[in-house]
Amino acid sequence: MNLDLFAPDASPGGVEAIGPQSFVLRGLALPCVPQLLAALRGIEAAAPFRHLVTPGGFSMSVATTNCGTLGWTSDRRGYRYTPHDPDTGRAWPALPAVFLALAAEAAAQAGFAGFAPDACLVNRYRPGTKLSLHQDKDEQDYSAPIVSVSLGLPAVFQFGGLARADRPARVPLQHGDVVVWGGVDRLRFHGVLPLKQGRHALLGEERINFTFRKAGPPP
Ligand code: MD6
Ligand code: FE
Repeated sequence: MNLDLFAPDASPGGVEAIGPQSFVLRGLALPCVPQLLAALRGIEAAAPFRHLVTPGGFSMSVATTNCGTLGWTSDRRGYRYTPHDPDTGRAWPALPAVFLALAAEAAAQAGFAGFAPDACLVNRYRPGTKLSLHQDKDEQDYSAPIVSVSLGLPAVFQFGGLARADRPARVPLQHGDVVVWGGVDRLRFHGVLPLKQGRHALLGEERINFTFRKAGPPP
């Protein structure tokens, strides 16, 4: 029996609250997938994916690049946002219009009108890749939400509380789903469980995640 048939909440267009100011917007990105993937090809041509090294000296299993005026990077000296790609010395590629429009629409649907991200972290997962539980704390302005767009292989998003010890909820994410968290939920711990083997019709053995932030100073 396929129990997924009885998961009406996960239908496209559905909105699920996972916190007081946190929502999963099912399938919101589906109409713009072709434009998102076309823009991604341009971004990775200018700023190739790389495996960042954590301050602790470990190479991250997820491969990362960025677009926007600021990009999130990590090395032995710490986590930070930079205006230039440390691998190429060039400015990060600009945020494509379709990215800005999708991020603003998702934020607005979650109650955060006027979201204008300046940073988009792009993560590429392959089967086995995970992202450990963490808080997004490297941004200057916590009043803006985080908007996270999932494409390709499904994943299980962990959404915890404000303390590391709070047991995280497991939120299954599919191609096209968008998660928004902000306000009182802005600093909640979150992560991604190891990706399961699989093949996606458009992206093969990959999951792509776009995470939009307002990283620089408030306006
Ligand atoms: C994701 N990424 O890849 C979510 N946060 O689905 C993150 O939550 C994240 O990759 C802070 C720094 C790097 C990240
Ligand atoms: Fe994060």
